[in-house]
Amino acid sequence: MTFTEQSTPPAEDPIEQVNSTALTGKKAFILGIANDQSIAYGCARAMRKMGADIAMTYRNDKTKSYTQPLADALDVPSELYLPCDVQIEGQLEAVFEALTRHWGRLDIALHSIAFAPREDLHGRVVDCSREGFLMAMEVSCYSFIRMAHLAEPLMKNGGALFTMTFYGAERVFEHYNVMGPVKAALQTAALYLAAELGPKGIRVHPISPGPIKTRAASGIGRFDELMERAAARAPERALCTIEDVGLATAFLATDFAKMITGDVMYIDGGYHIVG
Ligand code: 0WD
Repeated sequence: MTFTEQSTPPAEDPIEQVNSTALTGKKAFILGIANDQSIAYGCARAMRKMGADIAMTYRNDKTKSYTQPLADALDVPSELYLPCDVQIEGQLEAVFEALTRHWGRLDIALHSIAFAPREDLHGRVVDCSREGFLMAMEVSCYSFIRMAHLAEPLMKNGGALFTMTFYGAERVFEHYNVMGPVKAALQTAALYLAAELGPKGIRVHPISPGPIKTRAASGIGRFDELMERAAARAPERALCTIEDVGLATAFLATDFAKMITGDVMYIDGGYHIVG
């Protein structure tokens, strides 16, 4: 499969085929829907299809109108469609205040954001600036810890926390650069959160999708080559889609997965075992 083929929507939308109500009544907060290609959108759609109620955010006023149709498609109430740039003091907290007001509880929180300044992302790790490193860590890793901290008191009946990582955390991928160590920190933070929150019935899942053509991915150098290699080498000889990631993530949010926590969940056609 080539880069171009992956961006063609599947003839039959696998999320539309789902016939499960396993998430009915569950309250899910989704952070990181930038457009309809976002991994977070695949996850939100799958969860909604299984019956979950969705809250979501937009990054700023410029992006608000782009994501409004997606919020409508997910039946997000206007009170739970809120601005959230994790670098702006108080915005994530304001979202959790709204969740507390409107739902009074939370079952699922999904973190699907990452950022590193272009110059640092495109340079060697050894040349990374202090500011660039700290910013990448704050947006891509620490914000997940903050999210878990805010979610804990709302997950009164337990719950599931998700974050998106990449295999470049464990092995050197050319051009992944500073995001490698940042994702390694994120994955390890997820393990500690799983251990700390497990006694309260809160599960933590670092999800590791294979390469998918998204806006964030367009910031990684020679991403096309990475995709071609993954498609050729993965045991399943295919690239994953946001629908694949969404469906597997939605499954992990159900009670069927209640004894699974803390594991990195690879959704990559097996690429990580050969890549
Ligand atoms: O191949 C891929 N696309 C993979 C992505 C493979 C494995 C993992 N991932 C990860 C990414 O590293 C990221 O953590 O999945 C997550 C989601 O990425 P995506 O779905 O690939 O990318 P995209 O649709 O661009 O969503 C990322 C969004 C940003 O989009 P824009 O293009 O508007 O920057 O992260 C958000 C933003 O919406 N974001 C922020 N949100 C709040 N506050 C911030 C911030 N400071 N910075 C970025």
